[in-house]
Amino acid sequence: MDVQQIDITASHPLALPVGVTLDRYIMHRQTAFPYATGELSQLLRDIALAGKIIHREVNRAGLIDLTGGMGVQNVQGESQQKLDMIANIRFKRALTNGGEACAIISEEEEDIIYTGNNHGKYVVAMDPLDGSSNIDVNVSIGTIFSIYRRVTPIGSEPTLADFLQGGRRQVAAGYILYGSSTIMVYTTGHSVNGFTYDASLGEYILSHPDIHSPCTGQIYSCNDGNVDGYEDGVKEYLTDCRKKQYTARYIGSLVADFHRNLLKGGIYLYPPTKKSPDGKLRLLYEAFPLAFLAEKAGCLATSGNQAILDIKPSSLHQRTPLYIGAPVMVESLVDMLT
Ligand code: FBP
Repeated sequence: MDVQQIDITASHPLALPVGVTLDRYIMHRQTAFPYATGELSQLLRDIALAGKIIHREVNRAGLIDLTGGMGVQNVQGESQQKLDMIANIRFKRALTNGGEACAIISEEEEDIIYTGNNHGKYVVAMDPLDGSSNIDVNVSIGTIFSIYRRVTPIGSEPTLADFLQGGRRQVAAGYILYGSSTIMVYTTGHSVNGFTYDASLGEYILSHPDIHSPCTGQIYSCNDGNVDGYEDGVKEYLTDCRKKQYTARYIGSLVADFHRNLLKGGIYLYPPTKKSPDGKLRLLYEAFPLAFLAEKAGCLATSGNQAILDIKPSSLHQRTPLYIGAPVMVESLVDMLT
C-alpha cells in the first residue's frame, strides 16, 4: 500500500500555533514592569484556575445535582443557589491556597473572609456567580472580580479600609463569562483583553486582544418589567431608544449583558426601582470592577449623579444605580437625567 508523503511544515494547518496562553501573556506583561514581583500575576492565575473549575461544574450541573437552591438566603436576602455556594467555596480555596490575597469579600458572605495569608499584598472583592436567576436554565452566567493592593501594613490583619479604597484604586478587575464558550476578560489598568478557555488544552487563549468598545451603539439592556418604577429621565431615554428603533436585549445576567454591549456597543441600565431604591447592583464587586474595565475600553459608567469610579464606598455590600456602556449613549442618558 502506497503511503502518501505529506510535507508537515510549521505552516501546515495541523501545526498552526494555538495562540498566546493566559499564563504566557501574564508573564510577558509582568516583564513590562521592572518592579513587579509576580504576586499579582499569581493572583490572576489563581482566579483563572477557579474559573476553569466553575466552567466544568456549570457545564455538568444538570448531571451532578448542582442545580436548584440551597434553601437558605445570602446577606442580600436572595436565595442561594447550589452553584453560588460551589463557586464561592472554589474561589475562596483558590485565593487562600494561592497565598497572594490576605482577605476576600464575597456577595455570598456578610463579613470579610480572612485567608490567613497576612503577608499577602492584595485583597479581592468578588461576585462568585453573577446571574443566579439564570443558573438552572442554561443561560450565561459569570464571575466578577476586583483586586486592590492593601493599605494596611503587610503582615497585619487586613481591615475594612483595604476594601473601601474607591474604584479608581483597583489594580486589576475583570470577569469570567460562562456562556457558549467560557471567556476571561480583565485589565490591570492598561489594555482590556479577553481569553477564551479551550478545555481540550486546559488553557485560556488570547482571543480578544486590546478590546476597544464602539463609542455608540443600538442596543439597550434593562428589565422592562421595572419601567413604571423608573424616574422620568430614564423613561424618556428608553422612549427615545424605541423611537430610534434600537434593539432591546436583556439576558438578566449582568456579565453577559455587559460583555455583549462591550463588544457590539450598547448600554446596560439598572436604575433605582420601587423594590431597590438605591439600585440593585453591588458597588464593590459588580459596579466598580465593570466600571474600571469599561473605562479602559473607552466606555462610561455612572450612577446617574457621578462616575461609578468616583463613588466613595462606605460599606461592603452597598448598592448603586448603574448605567454603563457606549459613551455617546451614557452621555445622552445623563443629559436626560439632569
Ligand atoms: P446576582 O445574580 O449576582 O445577584 O446579580 C444580580 C443580577 O442577577 C445581575 O446579574 C442582573 O443583571 C440583574 O441582577 C437582574 O436583575 P432583575 O432580575 O431584577 O432584572
